[in-house]
Amino acid sequence: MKELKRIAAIHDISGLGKCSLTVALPVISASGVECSCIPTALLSTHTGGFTGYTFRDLSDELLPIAGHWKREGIVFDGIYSGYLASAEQGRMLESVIDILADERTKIIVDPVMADNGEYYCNHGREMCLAFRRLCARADIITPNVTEAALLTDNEYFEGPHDDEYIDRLFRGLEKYCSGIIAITSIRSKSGMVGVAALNTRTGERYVAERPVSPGVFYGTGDLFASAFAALTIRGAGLSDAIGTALSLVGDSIDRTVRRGTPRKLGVDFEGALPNYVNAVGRLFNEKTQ
Ligand code: PXL
Repeated sequence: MKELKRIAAIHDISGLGKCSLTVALPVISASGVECSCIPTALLSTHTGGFTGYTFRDLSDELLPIAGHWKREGIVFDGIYSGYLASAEQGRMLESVIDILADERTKIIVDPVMADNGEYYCNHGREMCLAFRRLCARADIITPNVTEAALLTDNEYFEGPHDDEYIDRLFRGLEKYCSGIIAITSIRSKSGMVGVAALNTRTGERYVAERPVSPGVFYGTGDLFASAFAALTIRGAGLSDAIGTALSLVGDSIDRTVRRGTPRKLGVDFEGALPNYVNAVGRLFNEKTQ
């Protein structure tokens, strides 16, 4: 059997609310990729839809954990970062990449800082500048439209996003990232939502959309980026990786709506995982992982 690919996932743990590491771990594992974790912060819940959440910055742990893994001689196929405790932590993450990455390691940066036109609590311009630096190290970035607009100094609007606007975001992001850019929450037609992607090295483009469900779904960006990162690390092409990751997000949203799960608790991806695992198996032509 072939060696498992291995990703280091560098995100917070929000204990409740199904985002960041509580999504990245199961989804990366279900994608048939080993997931090692460096938690950036420990929170009782995510910061959207809850008040009074606890927050502990784990910056002091980042470099010691990376140093230990390095001494153990562990090699990573991917380093995939998401929510950071602070802009300063962005600098530490650059050092973590220096320590852990070798020439085969793909860097995936999800510049988690904003959605629906607004920065998340505790995040602002400093975080945006930190993510510009990190995107310059990345082979793959997965901003949502709000984050893409902030990173490129473009205005945000809900949509519909025409080709000219999407091109403007791509052109702006290309200044920071010379790899794959996948912009999520794109609404190119009314009633639809999806992902527009560009491989800046080959010029390949791909757009996938699904019918929009009204309202906010926490953690769906993490769900998409985790699946997309893992499938790409395994060697899936752009359209397969996006299509398969977007189906997982769509199924999870549909289940959440059907069950009436309170939105702040995140999306019900659990029941969508069996189909996702089968789709991954078909993609890589495998009976077992
Ligand atoms: O899903 C992104 C995310 C990750 N981590 C924390 C968050 C959010 C979005 O609100 O608050 C702590």
